[in-house]
Amino acid sequence: MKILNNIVNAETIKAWILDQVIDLVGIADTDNLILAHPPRPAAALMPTARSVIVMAVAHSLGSVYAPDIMLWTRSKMQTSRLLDETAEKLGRQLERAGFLTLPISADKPVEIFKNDPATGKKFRQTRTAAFLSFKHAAVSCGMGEIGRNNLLLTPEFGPHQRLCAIVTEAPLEPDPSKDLDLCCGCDKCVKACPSGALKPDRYDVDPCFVYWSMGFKRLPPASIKEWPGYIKMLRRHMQQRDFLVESGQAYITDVDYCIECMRACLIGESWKKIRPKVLPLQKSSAQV
Ligand code: B12
Repeated sequence: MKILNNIVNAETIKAWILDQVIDLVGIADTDNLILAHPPRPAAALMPTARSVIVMAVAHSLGSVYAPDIMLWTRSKMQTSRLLDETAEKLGRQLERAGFLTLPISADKPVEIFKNDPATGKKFRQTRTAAFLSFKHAAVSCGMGEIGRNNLLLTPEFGPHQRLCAIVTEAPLEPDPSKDLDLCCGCDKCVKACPSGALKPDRYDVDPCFVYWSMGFKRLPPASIKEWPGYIKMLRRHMQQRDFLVESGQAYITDVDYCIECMRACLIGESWKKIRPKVLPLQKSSAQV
């Protein structure tokens, strides 16, 4: 099935992507890609790359307001499937048209760092990074900005979109980055963050990682005196949670113990008509 009829340009590609019920699309020039830390330039993935195509699918607001986070997780995985399938189809067509192309999944993989590559010293909490930061690629092509919640905010959906990207040799007309001024600085995200990772002036990844991935509000102990509190927390979780059954479910649905930084944010024009007046509590097994 020819989708591009060998007409490889930004306009044709965007039209086809939006036709696949993808909500947002933007194109960044690999030379002007905004890099994060640790820096992950597209050229490291493909030295001959010229463009990064960024795609976004809105989450269902119904799942964001759902009574249990697992309903959002399942919906999240469907948005990832839609993105990954579209990226795969387009990637194959671009290669048939003569351009080496690498679709990058909306989910994993990530590189895992037990030790700090800069110092070799062991991190207190293992850190992870993608091969390409979708948030920064999206900012590079004017799709949105990174808000106080450290998430990509778009005018249409606020933080509620799943992202993915395609790295390609195809020389496509890039979209310029934009100064959007979307984040209102209301601090709702900071106040809602259950792990204390979000602070008025910064985002700390470690407390977010342990709460998002295991539902724990304590980092691994860094000193003897922290062990009693850590063990007390583990015991409380073990009394109320069946980790084996939970991990079994996580293998099927993926894991999320928290999206409070997303749920608290009121940015997003598309939600104005359907956003419920009250944000109900959202249960997760982490709440013990
Ligand atoms: C790894 C990862 C995580 C990790 C680490 C997050 C992080 N910021 O580094 C954890 C598990 C904590 C996480 C949490 C969440 N994530 Co996440 N995550 C990713 C992933 C796969 C890679 C991100 C990455 O490369 N981070 C590194 C840089 C870019 O992060 P940074 O915030 O700018 O800077 C941090 C790092 O530099 C880190 N750091 C500092 N020193 C060092 C040293 C080393 C060696 C490393 C590795 C890191 C590190 O600390 C900085 C923050 O203080 C992306 C997908 C992608 N390919 O981009 C999704 C992604 C960013 N996540 C997403 C989401 C939705 C979430 C959560 C809401 C959880 C959930 N339920 O899904 C929370 C939100 C946390 C927040 N408010 O930022 C979405 C965001 C969509 C949007 N609207 O922006 C993405 C884009 C996935 C997607 N396909 O849509 N995530």
